[in-house]
Amino acid sequence: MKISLPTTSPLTSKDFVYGVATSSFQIEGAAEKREISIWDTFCDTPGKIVDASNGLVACDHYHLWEQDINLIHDLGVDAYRFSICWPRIINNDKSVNRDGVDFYLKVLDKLNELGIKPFVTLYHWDLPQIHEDHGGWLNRETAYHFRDYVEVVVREFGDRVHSYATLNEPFCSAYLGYEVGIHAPGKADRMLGRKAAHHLLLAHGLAMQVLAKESPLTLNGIVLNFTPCYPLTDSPEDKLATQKADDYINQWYMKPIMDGSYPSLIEELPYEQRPDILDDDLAIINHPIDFLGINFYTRLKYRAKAGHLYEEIPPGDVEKTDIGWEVFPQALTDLLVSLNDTYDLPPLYITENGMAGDDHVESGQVKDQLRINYYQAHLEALNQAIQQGVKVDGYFAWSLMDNFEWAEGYLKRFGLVYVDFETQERTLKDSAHCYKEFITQRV
Ligand code: GCO
Repeated sequence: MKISLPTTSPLTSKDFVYGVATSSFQIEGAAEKREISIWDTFCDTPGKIVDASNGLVACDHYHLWEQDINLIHDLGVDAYRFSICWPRIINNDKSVNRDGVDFYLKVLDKLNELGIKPFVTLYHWDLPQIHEDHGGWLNRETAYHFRDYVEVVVREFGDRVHSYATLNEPFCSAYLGYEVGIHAPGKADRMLGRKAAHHLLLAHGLAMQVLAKESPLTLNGIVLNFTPCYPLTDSPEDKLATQKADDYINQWYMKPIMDGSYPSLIEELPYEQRPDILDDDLAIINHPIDFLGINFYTRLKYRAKAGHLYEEIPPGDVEKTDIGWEVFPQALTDLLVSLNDTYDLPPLYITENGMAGDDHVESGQVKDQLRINYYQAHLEALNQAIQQGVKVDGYFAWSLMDNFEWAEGYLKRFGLVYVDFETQERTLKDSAHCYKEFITQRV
């Protein structure tokens, strides 16, 4: 099966931006040429990464970048979303790492030469360990260090960049990293998640100030992940619990940016769980954005539970991907329509969407029909949202290639391109061929 949509759909127009996405720690390797990040430390902690792997080599993209960009070009995409590794730009003594800057300049120049729009993410979770040693995102100062780093990046990269996203998925950094501990830096304390989130949001706002001033012509914004919440039953109790879950995991990051306030749920949290909010913080966080990036993979169900805000229900006997996430494309339509109803939105980009598959190379081919189906169904769901009036300007497949999937190590494959991590050989999966065919047939 192919990927196809009716020619009447705006998604079949050449004006709609299609891309592929990656992030620094997940693909670059060449760890010896940068400072240590919290993910290096986390990988070195026994029991944190399922296959006990790390990011020291990853896809060796630091050395294979030219080949990889040619591959991106071969796919026929308009844009490439990737992230800058903060500890590859700023040394621990605060000097600028010229080698690191030059690496990204080569990447940017090559992308521009090939007519591929660079969508740069400034923070995709690889916080310099030196900042974590001083409290990481629990320390307000980290937000100011981030601003200083962004100033350097913008000064060095100039007009080579098409779009800057300040943060990727602050939910993951704050909640997974400081509240439940399954991501770096691995702190698991209900008292910490909201505090870390607030400093991440502050970092976003401070970076937006820099971008608006120093780089007004780029498309500047943020990338948030959303996992739409559905009640297990229609009971008022389950619906209320679901509302709270949505506020806690999704709107907590969206509402301060769009409206300058936290969800009212904050009033229900014990004082020790609330962030320390200084006078101007919410005004800084509420800085206008040129675009909002949305990462979407799955949905979750909830019900009420005495003594808790909500209870999450693991997906039952439903279609799931190799990482155990339910396939439920309708949630993408529901999400976009509901965000559009709730907020005064800037243009949207789907900055990540894709699935983990149990992929194998057989006679030079990777038959990943399930992934083709996944992309087909989600592009249809996106089309539905656009038909219902939501303005979406682009879509990025996660990911260009198989890579280091965080706590899952190299065991979960999200790529359009298969990577043999022993030989670093890349093989286009069937989904890559279909994505390419779909994109290149646009008019
Ligand atoms: C995220 C990250 C990616 C992941 C992808 C699959 O959304 O968690 O941006 O780095 O690899 O989402 O889990």
